[in-house]
Amino acid sequence: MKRDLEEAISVSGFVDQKPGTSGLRKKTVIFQQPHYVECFVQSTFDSLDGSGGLTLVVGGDGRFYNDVMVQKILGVAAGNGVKKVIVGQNGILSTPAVSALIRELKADGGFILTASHNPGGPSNDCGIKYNVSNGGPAPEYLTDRIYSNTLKIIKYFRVANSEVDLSKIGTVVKNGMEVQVIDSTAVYRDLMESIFDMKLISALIARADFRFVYDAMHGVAGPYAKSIFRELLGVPMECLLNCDPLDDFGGGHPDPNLTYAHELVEVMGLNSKGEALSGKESVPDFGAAADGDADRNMVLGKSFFVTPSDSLALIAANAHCIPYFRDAGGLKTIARSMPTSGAADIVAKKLNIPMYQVPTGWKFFGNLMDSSIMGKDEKNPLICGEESFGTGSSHIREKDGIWAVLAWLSILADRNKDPNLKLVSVQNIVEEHWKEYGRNYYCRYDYEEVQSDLANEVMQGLTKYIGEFTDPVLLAPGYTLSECDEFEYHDPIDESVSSHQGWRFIMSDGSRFVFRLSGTGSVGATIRLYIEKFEAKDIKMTTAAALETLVSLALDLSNLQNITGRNEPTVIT
Ligand code: G16
Repeated sequence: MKRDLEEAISVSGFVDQKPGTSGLRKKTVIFQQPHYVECFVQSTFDSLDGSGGLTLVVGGDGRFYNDVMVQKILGVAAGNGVKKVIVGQNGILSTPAVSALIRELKADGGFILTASHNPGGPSNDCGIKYNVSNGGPAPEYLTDRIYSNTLKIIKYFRVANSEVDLSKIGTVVKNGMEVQVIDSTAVYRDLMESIFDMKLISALIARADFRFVYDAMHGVAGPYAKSIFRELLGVPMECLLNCDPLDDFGGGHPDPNLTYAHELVEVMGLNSKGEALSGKESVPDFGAAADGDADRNMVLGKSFFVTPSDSLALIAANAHCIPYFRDAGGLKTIARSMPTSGAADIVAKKLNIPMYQVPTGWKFFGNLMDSSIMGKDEKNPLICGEESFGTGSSHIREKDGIWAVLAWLSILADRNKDPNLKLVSVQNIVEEHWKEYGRNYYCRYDYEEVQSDLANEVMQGLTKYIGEFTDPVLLAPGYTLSECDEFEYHDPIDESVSSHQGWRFIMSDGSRFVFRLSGTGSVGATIRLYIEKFEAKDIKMTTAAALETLVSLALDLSNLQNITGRNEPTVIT
């Protein structure tokens, strides 16, 4: 159903609109090309089973050009007969909030405008992705269809003059389409209140010997942090760093890791390798950071870094501290992406619940959450996570940075109920976990902006090695390579197959290294190298010492340094 006022604009389309790991991410100047956004949006509508009468949610992380993109989407939505669009005030919505809104308001889907953790501004990145009616990212069959339509598109439909003043909360009907501008935080905050025991967490925050610092990195997490951490839980304003969203993230790189979240990392008494800084006084007890669109999180204790893989395992092992899981009779399933460490697997084994391993990409968790494995029951909860600083649960269908912080605050609050006892720290809790379950030493090396042909050469070498591999081979004393393959995922629900999801090299003791090409960069190629080694007893080593041999084996076997000329990774997490 198209509207009477619509105009059809003839276009020749673009050849570079293939969605990556999480939607389309490109330099802003690419998005600024005439018709670029409209073509992608029209191709998305053309991929759905009819767009007439749809209700959609639209919002983004507030980066440069978001405001223009929202208005363009409104025009194309009106041209395609969309019934209603729900927009966050000033076009602002975090990625988890969009997912929550789609579910809560029973919308048919939504557009999220973000390039996540990539820097923003006129010379940096923009992004757009479509989420479906379960609140999660479009599955692969749909992104494939969208891409194929972007290659075929010859016209798009729009209604001119569909712009709406997004600063005013309320509803307007324009050109037959309803546009409702809503408070960006209210629905999400209500959801968090329904999941966590805010009273218990407030008691922890009120303790004189506990200090929590949160860094929103000038991304969209700021308003949510103010609404939940400040207004609901009483965290002092001076403990909320960089909580004013800026369209260029203040010139920073809004990626919550040890390198890019350096301000918080230093406040928490750490260097960029996660080592304790000496002589640092008055370090807070708990620190956390978000990325641009607020779906990622990094968790730090006093001079102590918690790896995302450990964070997943810890939250899962302590899910009983969170009413959402407790009231449902406990955690029912855990899932992780393949490169994420196996720490959570050990928890699942102990809890005697199923554990799933999916490819990198949050979209792969959605089917598990919606399926009959989960009993199609909201109260049949799953926790999932990724090494890329993403953790979440079946409360929505995106990873959720603020949720992860509230989960940690719940664990800390539960362990510190008695204000007369000495504070049990993040480090105490993690080390107790390692004592009980063993420790998965883990780190990731990122080689960013590598020339694409050189990155491909590295990967071709790995493919060749795997193809010729027959019998176990001793690579170094104590390290026998017993298995290597390219990870292939067979979705247990829709039986779809996703191939080429990472090159795995697994030793006879289970330690491993994995190579992947990132699907979220916007310049050249990013090679990721993931390294993991499990120790049941020896839990006090430094990560660097524990993984040293595996790192050099991976670099030798791949010939990465020779081929790319890179002696050091850009980032180690
Ligand atoms: C996205 C995906 C995640 C993925 C991450 C890194 O996160 O949603 O599932 O782990 O990218 O992907 P890659 O290794 O391909 O760069 P985000 O926060 O960027 O939306």
